[in-house]
Amino acid sequence: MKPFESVNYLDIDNLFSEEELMIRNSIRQFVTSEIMPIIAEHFEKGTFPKNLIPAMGELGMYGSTIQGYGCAGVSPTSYGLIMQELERADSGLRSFVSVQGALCMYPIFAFGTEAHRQKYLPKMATGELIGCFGLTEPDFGSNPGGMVTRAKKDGADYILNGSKMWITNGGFADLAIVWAKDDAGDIRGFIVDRETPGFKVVEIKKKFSLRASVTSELIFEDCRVPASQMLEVKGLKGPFSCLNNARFGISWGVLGAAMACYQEALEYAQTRIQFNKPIASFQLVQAKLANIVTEISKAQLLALQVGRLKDQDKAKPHQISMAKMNNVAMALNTARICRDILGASGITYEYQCGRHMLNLESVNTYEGTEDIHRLIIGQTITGISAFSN
Ligand code: TGC
Ligand code: FAD
Repeated sequence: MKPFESVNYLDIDNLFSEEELMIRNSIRQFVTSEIMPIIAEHFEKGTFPKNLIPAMGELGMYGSTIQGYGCAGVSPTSYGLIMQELERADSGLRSFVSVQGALCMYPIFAFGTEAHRQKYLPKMATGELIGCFGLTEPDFGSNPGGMVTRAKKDGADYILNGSKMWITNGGFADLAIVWAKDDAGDIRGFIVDRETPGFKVVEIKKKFSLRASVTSELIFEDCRVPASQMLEVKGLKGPFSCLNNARFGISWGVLGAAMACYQEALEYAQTRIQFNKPIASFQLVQAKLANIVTEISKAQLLALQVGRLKDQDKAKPHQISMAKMNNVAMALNTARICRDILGASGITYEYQCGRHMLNLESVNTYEGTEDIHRLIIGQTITGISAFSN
């Protein structure tokens, strides 16, 4: 297999600054030397490569758009490129970094006190402390506003009761950002330290997707959290503001997964002989590859435009929804077609397409399913919410 090269069919590299390309290339090198050799085995065993956590911190991957507190302070587009390179290896690695930065460090930075920022952010930037984000519940996924987890005020504390489902990093996180309804029924966010009595974690096993990522249920039984651990934000806009950043990162990340599949399928098609010819010489195979490179190129432009808007702090949530919806669906479709081009070889761990394909099924579901994003776009263009009664 040749060294990884991102798709540059429309000369998109010309649209990046030197600094952006430098960041992209340094992450690419790390992914090639440290992640690619081990990732298939982790996926097969169902383990997360924890040994990589400090090195990824040294490269500034955690909370990379935050200024100060030991974070890299790079632009959203640079962050997007970091996600692209990571997900080229595996969606589980990108998930880990998304959750740590966009879903845990960002709310502490945006809605925490200065004391919270000082206590948590520098150690999260190095990976000494790991976070997870609890919004989804067993009975409330696409509709988190219906959550039943409660935070009952009791003197100087809140008492949490309820559970959160499908939580990335849950199994080994040192802290959780937990969203719960207070006595007034308002959604509030809490930073809950792992050792808090009444906080239990159960790992979800037997997954066929995101196997190199730890997914867990968080259970809160009379879990007493000091009121000082509550974030300064009220309502769904708290968790949704975090999701805007994570969904943006996903729209870039999946480009990497799609590019990895495309490169693998192209090389395979050029060397696999059937009917005395490379399969790349058959028109139907060429059509598949031509469609894939076209779809990846369109998705790159979409991610880049939303990135440039975000660089200017102008990206709107429904624009991010369009990028997440389109690019994940594109990557999933690409992975499926590439897996087909590889024939039987495509179902083994020797090749990446099958692993990416399985991972992308989760990515299509989490952070808002493809149809939820379609309906968010529908609401902005029709003025009618499909969600309200
Ligand atoms: P709705 O009435 O539309 O809004 C309620 C309040 O929230 C505000 N808001 C936003 N604020 C900031 N950014 C956004 N994107 C926002 N979207 C909505 C809105 O303005 C309103 O504010 P206010 O002040 O008026 O109260 O809410 P709804 O209950 O009708 O829900 C709409 C819907 C379905 C679009 C939403 O619930 C949704 O997006 N559902 C999908 C759920 C989801 O994405 N869950 C993700 C869980 S975390 C995860 O998956 C992590 S995976 C990590 C990994 O491993 O990488
Ligand atoms: P449901 O909401 O039950 O949806 C099922 C189906 O119904 C979907 O096809 C959906 O599109 C459709 N549907 C629902 N409502 C509508 C509607 N109004 N109109 C049309 N169709 C609709 N959550 C966290 O909080 N933190 C995490 O770290 C986290 N990590 C995750 C990691 C993995 C590997 C996975 C798979 C999930 C993770 N999630 C996490 C949960 C994820 O966000 C939810 O799975 C997602 O929001 C969908 O919720 P659900 O699975 O309950 O599906």
